[in-house]
Amino acid sequence: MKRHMTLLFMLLLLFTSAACGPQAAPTVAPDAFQMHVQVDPEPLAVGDATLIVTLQTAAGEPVDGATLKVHGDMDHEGMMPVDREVSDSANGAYRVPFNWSMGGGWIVTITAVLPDNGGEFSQTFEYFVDAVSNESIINQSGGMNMGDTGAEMTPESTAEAGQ
Ligand SMILES: [Cu+2]
Repeated sequence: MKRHMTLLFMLLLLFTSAACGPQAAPTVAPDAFQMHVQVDPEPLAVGDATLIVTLQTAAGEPVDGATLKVHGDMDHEGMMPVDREVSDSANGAYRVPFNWSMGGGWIVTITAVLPDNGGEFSQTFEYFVDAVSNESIINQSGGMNMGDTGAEMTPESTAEAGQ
């Protein structure tokens, strides 16, 4: 898995520069609705996660009663996609149980099928998921506290590794 991390990262850079932004289907005016996604937990790591998708009208009114179809693909061949469908919501927020099955670049397409035959639209979101499981002990410390030494990627386990 680690071997293609560098390649994935380069691909991700390409994707983020070339394919950022919403892609709306023709059935609904592209600016009639807005979709936002929050991921829990953060930072993203291999394992279970919840996508909290907020659906609103352009004016900011919450939209309940839609069906969300979530399709998660990795940015390389040979992976099973992760598909979910959710209709339950509260105040326009849909909680979608998800699973980052592998670290690397993910392309998540969310299609909202609007209530009352109101059409549908899709939006694509890109993520980079850390290869370390969010249940691993090295993720428990937060992982972002390297500011005080200024050192980057200093192996803390050097002494142990030299046995
Ligand atoms: Cu993969």
